[in-house]
Amino acid sequence: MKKTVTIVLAIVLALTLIGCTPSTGDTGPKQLVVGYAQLGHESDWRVGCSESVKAAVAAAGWKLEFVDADQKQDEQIKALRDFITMNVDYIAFSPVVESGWDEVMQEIKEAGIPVVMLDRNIDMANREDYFEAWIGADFIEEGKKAANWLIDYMEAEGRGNDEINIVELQGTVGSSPANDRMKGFADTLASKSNYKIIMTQTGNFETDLGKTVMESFLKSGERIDVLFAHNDNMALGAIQAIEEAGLVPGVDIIIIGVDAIKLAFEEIIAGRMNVTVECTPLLGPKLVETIQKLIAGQPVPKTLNPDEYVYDMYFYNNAEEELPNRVY
Ligand code: GZL
Repeated sequence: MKKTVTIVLAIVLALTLIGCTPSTGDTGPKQLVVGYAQLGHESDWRVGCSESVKAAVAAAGWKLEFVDADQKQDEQIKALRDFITMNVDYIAFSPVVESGWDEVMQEIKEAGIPVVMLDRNIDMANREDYFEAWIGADFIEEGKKAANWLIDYMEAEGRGNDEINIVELQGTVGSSPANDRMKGFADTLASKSNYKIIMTQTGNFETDLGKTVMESFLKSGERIDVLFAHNDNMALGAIQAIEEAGLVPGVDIIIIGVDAIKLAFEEIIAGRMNVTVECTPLLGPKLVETIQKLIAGQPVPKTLNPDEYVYDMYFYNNAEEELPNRVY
């Protein structure tokens, strides 16, 4: 009998040493793993989004596999395939551009890993069959808000019938926020023949590139009355270029941004920028809430647009009081 016990103990010890925990020695519930294929770190908004997801997943007690693809689509595709290999429990995904994901989304679907789209969206046939939910802003609406603010502002300033020359700093070419903000803005102004978008070019959502492109706009010799920047970081770069050209930003050129980052509030309060249309990056809690519902077998909406506002020191006059509450 004693010999048998010795042999069993030896087997258990051997199995433990090679990592095969005996069924009687469970190590407790497996920690849920979320793979997040983040597109990059190009703006204050993006950094805020990454920090929000990291904090929310940690607070939920889950493990986050985080990849920053530095705005390279092939790096994002590699990250998504790595998540399949790792067999993560859920995938969160902010696609750098709308197209080129069909193959890898099919692979994820075949692997049976649920996907939650964050921030940006993909453009593919029957896309909603490939993810559980998309949590992000209505970018077309953001473009409309920017255009309607401009129309109201020009009316209020007695310039509603003037020839209004607009330049536009686009976000990343092919991304859903750039495509849709451009559409919402242009469609809203389409009925206003005196509003003309005279130059439009990408600044890739980056401050430095926004400055460089604005410098080229200013050197064109065209009169510029308004800048519409698809994000605040490019507006900040443009403000530098406008000042270096000897013009007064916010006065000589009306400056409209999107995102509502802290630095934009400071520029608006200083009078160097006129308005920012909010697009919140604080998507982490909604991601966790959505995954928790999926775990519980509860229904989740296919689309979840966060509440978003507009901040200025003109109509809403809310930028100064809101600044202390800004976290990104
Ligand atoms: C919008 C997001 C955009 C921000 C930019 O949801 O994808 O990308 O507006 C960011 O600041 O770079």
